[in-house]
Amino acid sequence: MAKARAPTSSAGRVLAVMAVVLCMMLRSVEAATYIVGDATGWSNAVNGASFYSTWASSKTFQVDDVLVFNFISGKHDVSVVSKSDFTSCNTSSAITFHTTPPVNFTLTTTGALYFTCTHDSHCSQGQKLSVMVGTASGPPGTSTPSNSGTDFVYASCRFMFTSMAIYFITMW
Ligand SMILES: [Cu+2]
Repeated sequence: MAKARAPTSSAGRVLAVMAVVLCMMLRSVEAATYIVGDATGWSNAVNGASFYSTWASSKTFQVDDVLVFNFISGKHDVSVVSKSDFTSCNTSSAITFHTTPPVNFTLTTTGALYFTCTHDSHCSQGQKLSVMVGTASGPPGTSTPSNSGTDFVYASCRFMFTSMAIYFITMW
């Protein structure tokens, strides 16, 4: 019985290492990339401000996710503004300002972020986007069924690590 255990144990170690590597790979690809407006891109031709809020409402944004703003150079820009400037479409006091498409904006902090275009009246025509950035463990106080795929991966990894911990405690 003791003899039969040794090969099982080393095979278990190999499997465990593979599981750790797999989980690390999954973690490294966890950050998502979102094309703002999908095929529409970043545009003022969106029939009102609800277009980008509708687009954002179906998504759960997390730190390290990337927003990609696709637009024609010189026709639009991406301006990060305060909440009040977002609401009033005041485009003259940008926090950060990006003009070269595609603008890849990495979400580095949790909380609300506000984007507008400063061209003409594009903001009031609907070219404005607000996102709420949560943490990887989920934004506080909200349940996000759309993220259940990612949650399943985390749950699987947690289960694997727990199983391995129990395995090593009993076998090693
Ligand atoms: Cu614009």
